[in-house]
Amino acid sequence: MSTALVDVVLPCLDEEGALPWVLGRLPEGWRAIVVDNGSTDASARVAAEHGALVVTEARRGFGAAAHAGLEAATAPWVAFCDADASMDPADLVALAEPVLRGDAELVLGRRRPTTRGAWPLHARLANVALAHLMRRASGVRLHDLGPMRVASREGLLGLDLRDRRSGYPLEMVLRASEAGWRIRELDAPYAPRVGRSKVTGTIRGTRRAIQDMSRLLREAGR
Ligand SMILES: Nc1nc2c(ncn2[C@@H]2O[C@H](COP(=O)(O)OP(=O)(O)OP(=O)(O)O)[C@@H](O)[C@H]2O)c(=O)[nH]1
Ligand SMILES: [Mg+2]
Repeated sequence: MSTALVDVVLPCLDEEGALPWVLGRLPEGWRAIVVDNGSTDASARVAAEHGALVVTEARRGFGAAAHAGLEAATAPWVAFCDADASMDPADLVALAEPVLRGDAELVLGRRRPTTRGAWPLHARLANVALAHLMRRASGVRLHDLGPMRVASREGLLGLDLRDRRSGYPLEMVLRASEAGWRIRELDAPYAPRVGRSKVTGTIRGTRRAIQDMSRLLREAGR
């Protein structure tokens, strides 16, 4: 049984090159849960060697991995972060603060690119459009649907999230807003990833993300 204050869920698909740095940046006393589904590289071994709890999820999909990590968590607070070294887990400390203090139930990191190459234009445009639709659907004043977030474990489980693909991060915000959660957004630096892109760096991944999120927004509008 872990005694960590915060469990950090890191969905991981072929990130062996990024994991050593990412796991080395974890705040003191926090635990990494790397959720691997179908990596063909040495991600699982590298993650275990760097002290992470490795969870294997059979179902493909970003949401399936994120949710398996949440279900494996035991700490009172859970954070989410990508495993591609585009974001620094050390920055989660600032995001966790309002949640741990009791001033918010959900805090998200608003991605702030550190270089021009960090965020491809088509991904940034899609994100602006989605954030706008999300604001309209939920009334939550957010500018980004990035990977970094912090909330309580029990609260997140209580949201009963169903999406297991790219809509998971959006569904979390919509359900949290319906539940009356105080949702805040804080800046978080966003750097070019290490390794090959899987979602927004590819047209196919972006299309799927837009499909999944549009469906959730249509449902929210009803
Ligand atoms: N377990 C699991 N992890 C995934 C899956 N798809 C993506 N990931 C991981 O989720 C995180 C986000 O995926 P990325 O490929 O970085 O997607 P992105 O941030 O939208 O786009 P890029 O950084 O441009 O590639 C990374 O840590 C990936 O390894 C999946 O199907 N299963
Ligand atoms: Mg990424």
